[in-house]
Amino acid sequence: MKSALITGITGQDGAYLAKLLLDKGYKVHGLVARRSSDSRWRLREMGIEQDIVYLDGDMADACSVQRAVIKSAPDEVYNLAAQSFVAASWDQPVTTGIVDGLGVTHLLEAIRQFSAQTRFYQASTSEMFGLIQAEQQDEHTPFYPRSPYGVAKLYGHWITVNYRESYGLHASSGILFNHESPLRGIEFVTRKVTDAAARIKQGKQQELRLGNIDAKRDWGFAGDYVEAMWLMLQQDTPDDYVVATGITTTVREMCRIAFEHVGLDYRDFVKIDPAFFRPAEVEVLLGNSAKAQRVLGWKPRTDLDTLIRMMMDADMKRVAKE
Ligand code: NAP
Ligand code: G4F
Repeated sequence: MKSALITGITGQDGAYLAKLLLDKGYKVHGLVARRSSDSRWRLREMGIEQDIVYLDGDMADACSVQRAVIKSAPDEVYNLAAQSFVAASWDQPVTTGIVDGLGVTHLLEAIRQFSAQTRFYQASTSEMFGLIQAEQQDEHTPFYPRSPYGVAKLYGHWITVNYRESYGLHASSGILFNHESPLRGIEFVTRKVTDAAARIKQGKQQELRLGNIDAKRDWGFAGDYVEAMWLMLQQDTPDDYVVATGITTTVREMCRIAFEHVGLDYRDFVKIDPAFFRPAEVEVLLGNSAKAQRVLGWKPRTDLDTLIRMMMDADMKRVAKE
């Protein structure tokens, strides 16, 4: 039985990845930070809460990260833990830098010292492209991060490359574009919209306040994207891969799809609120995942309409029960 350690197991991707690995017969360990409220709800929703070995730890605490690596004796480590909300990274730039940046070194160093055969996945991001330097971004596109989050993630990305080149670790980095699901945090725009559309439809909310709805994102389904993570660690040679759908859509159009699904016109409810604009915006992201498709045999299987419908259906049911 293979052993895996997932940091960020209580997050959206952590839940989908844990399910995938359990289904493949892995023993799954999860590094979990101490929280005063319940953080395992996604794992419960997936029906896998009892199937995981939980290890206490925090990415900011090198000792706890090291202990988790030693205790889990992992064949594969997936580093998904992060302060992942871009907007919050301007309010907490230092925490974001420590967790999303230095935290990666804590983990790589623990692997190098105690478990050098372990294969490592780093959750890198299209936010590193930021102010895009090419119309469609791939593994060769220069980076230009636009937020403390993007900057911290760029450190995490390069330290992963550096440990691969310095020590020969099997360390790969997935440069993933936005991916969503019914388990997406409510602060991210897709869930904020589907939750609001469900509430408005059921008379529990009157309007939806958003920021820059002309921003464009390349949105895929989280369930598809965790397969790419796993595939990267099954390759003989570690490498970096862009994972994306190759289609970019405005937030405005995403709103139209969501509201239309419940028979509403978003223009009657969406209000633009300067409070949700960012100090520096990533206006457009559009990925080219040709390398992942060619080398890993991966491809996106869920289009945006299907994804939004899935999220709307889940939110309509959840809001009705409240
Ligand atoms: P998410 O839902 O926000 O999950 C983040 C996870 O990190 C949670 O389990 C959280 O724990 C954990 N975490 C936060 N701070 C921690 C700390 N100091 N120590 C230990 N754990 C900590 O994020 P996601 O959408 O699943 O994304 C997974 C990873 O992929 C992240 O690294 C993100 O930056 C990256 N990424 C995401 C996307 C996307 O579109 N989803 C795209 C590219 C890259 P709590 O539950 O206790 O807060
Ligand atoms: O949903 P978002 O908050 O996601 P964002 O900033 O693209 O970041 C997500 O994807 C990254 C990959 O590219 C990940 F690395 C990161 O961890 C995270 O998962 O915002 C999407 C767009 C932005 O342009 C934002 O300005 O939607 C725009 N937007 C407009 N109004 C809004 C809102 N975003 C949020 N969250 N809330 C609004 O009211």
